[in-house]
Amino acid sequence: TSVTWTLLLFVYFNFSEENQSFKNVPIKGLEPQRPFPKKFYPRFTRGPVHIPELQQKENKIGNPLGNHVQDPVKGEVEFSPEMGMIFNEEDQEVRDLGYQKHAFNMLISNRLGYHREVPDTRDAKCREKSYPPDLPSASVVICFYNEALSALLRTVHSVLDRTPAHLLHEIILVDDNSELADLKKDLGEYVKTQLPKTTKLVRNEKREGLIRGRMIGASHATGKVLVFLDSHCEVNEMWLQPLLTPIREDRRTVVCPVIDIISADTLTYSSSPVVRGGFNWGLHFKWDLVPLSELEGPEGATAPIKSPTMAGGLFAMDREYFNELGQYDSGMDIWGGENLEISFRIWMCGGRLLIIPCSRVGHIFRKRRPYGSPGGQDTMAHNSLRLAHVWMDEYKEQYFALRPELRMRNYGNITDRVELRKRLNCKSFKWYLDNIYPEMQISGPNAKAPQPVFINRAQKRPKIIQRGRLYHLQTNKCLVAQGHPSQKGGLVVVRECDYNDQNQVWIYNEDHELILNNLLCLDVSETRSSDPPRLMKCHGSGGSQQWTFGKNNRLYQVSVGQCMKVVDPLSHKGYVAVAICDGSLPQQWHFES
Ligand code: UD2
Ligand code: MN
Repeated sequence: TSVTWTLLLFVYFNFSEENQSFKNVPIKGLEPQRPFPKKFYPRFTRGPVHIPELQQKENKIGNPLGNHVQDPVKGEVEFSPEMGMIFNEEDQEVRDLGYQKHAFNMLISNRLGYHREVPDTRDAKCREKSYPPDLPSASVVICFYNEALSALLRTVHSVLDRTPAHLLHEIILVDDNSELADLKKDLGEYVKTQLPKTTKLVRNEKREGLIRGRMIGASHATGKVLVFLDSHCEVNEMWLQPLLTPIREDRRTVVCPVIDIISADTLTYSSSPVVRGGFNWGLHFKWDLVPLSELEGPEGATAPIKSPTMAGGLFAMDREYFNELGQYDSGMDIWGGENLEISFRIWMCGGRLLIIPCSRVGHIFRKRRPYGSPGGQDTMAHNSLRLAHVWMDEYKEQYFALRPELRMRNYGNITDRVELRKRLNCKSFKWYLDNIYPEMQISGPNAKAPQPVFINRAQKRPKIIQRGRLYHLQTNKCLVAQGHPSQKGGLVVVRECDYNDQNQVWIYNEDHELILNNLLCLDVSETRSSDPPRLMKCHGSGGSQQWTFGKNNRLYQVSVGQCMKVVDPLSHKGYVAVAICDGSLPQQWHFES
């Protein structure tokens, strides 16, 4: 551990102009008891709590915390706020291009390198568990398209570093016809010269999408068990043994790790609550709290949990069973829907799907998908239509009620999949709903008796660390809203301080947010980091709304890696912007209670 960190710090210090400290920098005028409260995320032991159908962001798998399920208890977050500091134009370019091409902070990803320690987020009881010595060996399949090389190689190395050699049969990388030069050239070289022979690289002649891509990867595999991972993951301590154990006991068990969260803006690794997979009638995946009945049992926090669906990216399955069960629907393109399809198929055709709390794998959850499909089609709708027609019987009407425009849409030929369903003698969708996902609300044509109403848990509010004014030393002025502080998208400027004016009062909280007059958060644009800071609704997911106070009185923006300054201190306009941190007077601020 210490060696890795020493190396990392050494590398970092060598390209930084000043000696950066990764420690959390205490705020001027107030030293919190601990540098910054660590965030703690629990396993949910309370329930049953039902989260009302949230507005699912179309075509996006959110992280298991969402903005709605937050609760403090355990886990640990390493937070190095200034890891993304920009020192020159090249850094700026890496960062900005990274956000455009990958929708995460590639500058930080590159600086982290290919190996890093991650906090062990497992429940303490997991560490006492032992696993059979004769577990089946695994073929890890990682399909990628235009992935950031550092993220991809960190995925690969995390597997190599944290998997016992005898359990790792091979790693199969499937390049889905990426266009990026380093993936075409450097990766091939790296695999050949730097990785064990058991890591293979397969290249698709044309873009297939992740569904056929995984099928191609699986067809090259020879291990007993297939393990699928996204190309921007980091596996945690002892991640594989707990996945292989239930498969060894029953080959028709498909298992998922708990997906920990790697922040797209800071690459911080943090613990996820143990939640399970559900879906809504728009056929979007969602996370649900685990009903109490599932959590009670002698094994408590370490026991596998039945899950109605999987998120899609990270799971393990007996290879022969994957083939018997019909792999995936090869008529599905690029992205989306395959996760519900395979989940329904597993349950309806005699298998089961479990989440294994003692296995943890981190995944970079992004705010948007940085790529489209080659023809620009909405592949999620196409894929969902196919799964609805094959698997959902009369309940496909629930989908059409929400998406009437899709009723007449062509979805290609599904004969093979319908035959598969017959051949495997699969149960009805009604059986699945009644037995596997009874929490699902059904209205309209297939309505059931009304369900009890559950109460949604109040959202946790981050603790306030300090309340006061943001004072600019050089101009003697305070940071305020240019217009009204409740106006979303409004700019901020420095003006004469007025110590009686509530509109000049900021809150600084444990999430590193700066909230003006208890209304809106100070925010920067993710992709256009040169835009001036503005006031936006607090989104609670850090990054563009994360600020720290550091050396030289700086006010540092975590996701753009730059410091807040007054643009032209002599003008009375008082405009502010973010710029490369240089410790100069225009960049000096005090938070004053
Ligand atoms: C989630 C899943 C993802 C998949 C998807 C639904 C997790 C953590 N992730 O979306 O695995 O099930 O839901 O389809 O559960 N890729 C290709 N070719 C393409 C497009 C993508 O190889 O044409 C790769 C991509 O590089 C990545 C993987 O497929 O490694 C998943 O794509 P994503 O990360 O954009 O999907 P994500 O995590 O939003
Ligand atoms: Mn992903």
